Amino acid sequence: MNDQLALPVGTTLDRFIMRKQEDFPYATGELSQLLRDIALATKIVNREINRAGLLGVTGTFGQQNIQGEEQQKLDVIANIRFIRALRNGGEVCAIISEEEDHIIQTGNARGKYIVAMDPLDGSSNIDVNVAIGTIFSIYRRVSEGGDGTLEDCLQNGTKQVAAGYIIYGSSTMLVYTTGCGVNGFTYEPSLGEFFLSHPNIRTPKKGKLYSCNEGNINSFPDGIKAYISYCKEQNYSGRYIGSLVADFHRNLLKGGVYIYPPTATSPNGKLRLVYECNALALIVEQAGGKASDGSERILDKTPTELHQRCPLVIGSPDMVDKVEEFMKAELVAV
Ligand code: P6P
Repeated sequence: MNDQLALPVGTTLDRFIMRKQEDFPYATGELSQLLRDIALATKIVNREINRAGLLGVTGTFGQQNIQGEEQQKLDVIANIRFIRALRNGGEVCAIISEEEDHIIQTGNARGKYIVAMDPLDGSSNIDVNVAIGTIFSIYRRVSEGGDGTLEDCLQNGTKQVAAGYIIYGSSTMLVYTTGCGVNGFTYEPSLGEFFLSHPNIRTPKKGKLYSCNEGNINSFPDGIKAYISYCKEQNYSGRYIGSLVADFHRNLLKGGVYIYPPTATSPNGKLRLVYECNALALIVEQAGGKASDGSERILDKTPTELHQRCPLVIGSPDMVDKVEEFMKAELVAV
């Protein structure tokens, strides 16, 4: 990576994308344009979220998504906005979305990229004004042209060319990586611009925060139960917002670990490999952290279904290692 191109805080996202494209001599600008398309959709969704209470678009939409989860009105709005921006941008041939049963074909037959996204994660928190987020992964298609294929969409996480999330919180931030570190941009709505606010994010090797829903502890694997007891012995703090992007973002910056293990209601974990775990795993590894399912590296898992779930342990590397240590000890004890 060309360090003298280290751009100052306050650089706009547009300028950052353009200057970083220069790091890739053969770049032809499509990925840069795709990142701009995502940023555009983010600005629109951000406005909808901020006005939701006034526009009466909080609450449920009256339908369920493929996961059997009540679709919130803003889930549907965000899904439509991102799909429209990606379709109109022309760079994406197909989209996988948490809100859609099947692969969405954009009609961009020559589009080189696939986007996998959770357009609005944690949306049940909207009505109580808790931070929510968008998660996305970008892959280069493996098929030659035309509609995106299942093979295009079920690629191993190491094939991601970019990944990011947006957190709609006290401020709206876009955090992403193209494989050369992680950078965070804060949105200034009065100017309609994202500005570089968190250059080259590195996550602490360890922290004192652990995030999990302890209401499920009775059905956690013994190794996870043992790790949570260890956290209490170490006087760590439990911090669980119930919004993955918000919990992940705090732990990324301050150090900590987020755990969604197998439970009685979600025997394979609750979170989705293709459009939640893979993106956050790439980001955390690029920031010096780790992500596993409790034993296997998330990015080494090859998806077999669009909406498959997997357990997630993600955050500071020493803490993820510790969880895996307790999980291994459980296997030995059995
Ligand atoms: P639980 C939101 O529905 C979500 O997908 C994540 O954002 C969040 O971390 C998790 O589920 C919360 O799940 O079972 O603890 O309510």
